[in-house]
Parts: sequence; C-alpha cells; structure tokens
Amino acid sequence: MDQIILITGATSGFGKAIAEKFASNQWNCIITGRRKDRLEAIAKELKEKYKIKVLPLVFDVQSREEVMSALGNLPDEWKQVDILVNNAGLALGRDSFDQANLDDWDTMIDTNVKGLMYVSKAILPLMVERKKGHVINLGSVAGKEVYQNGNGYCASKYAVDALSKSMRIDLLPHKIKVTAIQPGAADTEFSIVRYKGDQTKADQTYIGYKPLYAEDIANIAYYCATLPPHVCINDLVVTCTAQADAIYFHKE
Ligand code: NDP
Ligand code: 8X3
Repeated sequence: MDQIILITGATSGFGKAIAEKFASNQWNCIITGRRKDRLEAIAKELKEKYKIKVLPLVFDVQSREEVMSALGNLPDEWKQVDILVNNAGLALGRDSFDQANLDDWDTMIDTNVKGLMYVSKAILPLMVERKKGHVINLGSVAGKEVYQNGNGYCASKYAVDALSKSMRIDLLPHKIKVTAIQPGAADTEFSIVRYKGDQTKADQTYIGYKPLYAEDIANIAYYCATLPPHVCINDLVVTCTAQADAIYFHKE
C-alpha cells in the first residue's frame, strides 16, 4: 500500500533530509516551503531517483489563507496523509530581551507556533476520519530550557512542546500518534537564517565540536515513524555528544 508523508519546510535542512529518507523507502511525499524553485527541483529529483510520487506545495505557513487554500483541498489521491511532519520554522536574532526586535518575535511566533497550528488544523480532520495517523513536531532543546538571549525563540519552542502534549491528549480517542523531536544544535541553514545572512556568525555556532546533521534527524524521524502501531515515542530529546542540554557544550 502506498504511504503518504507531508513535510513542511522541505526546501532545506531537516525537512529536505526527512523527505529524502522517506522517499528512499518508497513513501510518496507532499513537500512544502516558500522557495518555489528549490521545492520544485527537490520534487523532480526525488521523483526521478526513487520512482515515487511527489506533490510540491508552495505556501507560507504564517498565512492562514495560504495554508487552508493549499491543504484544505488536497487532490483525492493525496488525502490519506499517514504522517504529518510539522518542521517549518526558524530562529531570528540572538539578542537580549530588552534589545530584541519585535518583528523577529512576530515572525517566530507566527511561523513556529501559529503556522504549526494552521497546518495541523488543515490535516488532522483527514487523520481523525481514518482513525489513523502520526504527527511529528519539530521542537527543540530551546523548548525544554531557556538560554541567554533565546527569549522569543525559546518561547515559541516551549509553545510547540505544549502543543505536542496537548495534541497527544486530545487525539488519543482517534488513535493518532504524536511525537515531539527536540534536537540540539544541528548544522543546517538554521544559523544563517538566525543571523540574517552573516556567514561568520553562523559558522561560529558549530566551531569546536561535531554538531548534529540533518540526516541524523531524518533517521530518527524514520525510526519513530516505523515502530509497531501500538508503540509511540512521545518526546525525544536529541543532541550531539558534545552537547549536554540547551546550555552546556564541550568545545575543543
Ligand atoms: P532550515 O533553515 O535549514 O530549514 C527551515 C525550513 O523551514 C526551510 O525549508 C524553510 O523553507 C521552512 N520555512 C521557514 N519559514 C517558513 C514559512 N514561513 N513558511 C513555510 N516554510 C517555512 O532549518 P532546520 O532544518 O534546522 O530547521 C527545521 C526545524 O527544526 C525548525 O522548526 C527549527 O526551529 C528546528 N530546529 C532546528 C535546530 C537546528 O539547530 N538546526 C535544532 C532544533 C530544532 P522556505 O525558506 O523555502 O520557506
Ligand atoms: C535550535 C537549537 O540551541 O539554537 O533549536 O536553540 S538552539
């Protein structure tokens, strides 16, 4: 039977690696993001390489209208979404609370929190109807502990943690699994986005230790998704070996 995974934010980093991992295991993929050219190139590559079906959908998760228009009327052959990966997200800035930029806070809350809620609201009815499904939310160690100058980003990921717990409780009667994956530092485009294109600052984030890579998270998501139906990993905190929690690193 064909299986379908929907991954938000699949134009880079974790989302792209998760799409590749599932595609290589013959899953059909709905992939989303704002960068149309990249998304379409990834769709083409996955289709050709793995002989699977791919539906690329370009939209901004911050826009309720765009989310509902893209996901509210999926073609019939794409309606049986088995797994939703709420991955699209970002950090913007690393400033002290008094100096942080209000627009950055708005964008992080609108993307990481409201975007996840909109996408979930659009897809969950399809899972509830089938009494089957698995939601995987990308949280962060920043949603488990607050670090200095993490303010708005940490708050957004604490909210993701709360939403994962809330979904797990409310979706129990519908047999829908909810897994929160909470990674530590991973070398993706995350830091270049956080530091608004400052490559030097982005590179500094990963100096002196070996961070996680996107493929590590893809392998973990695949493991969580392929456990027997009666088994659900609820909350999975993962860091590289050089990181103990959101704050402590061993750098050489
Ligand atoms: P990347 O920057 O590499 O990827 C982020 C993805 O999110 C891109 O595909 C981007 O696509 C998409 N995205 C961002 N904003 C929007 C939006 N408004 N609408 C639609 N798509 C959007 O970062 P990561 O892969 O590292 O991050 C993925 C998730 O993992 C995020 O939620 C992040 O907070 C979380 N995380 C990251 C960690 C890290 O250290 N890297 C650690 C812990 C958690 P596009 O720009 O094309 O729209
Ligand atoms: C991303 C990891 O440590 O920059 O969520 O918050 S961290």
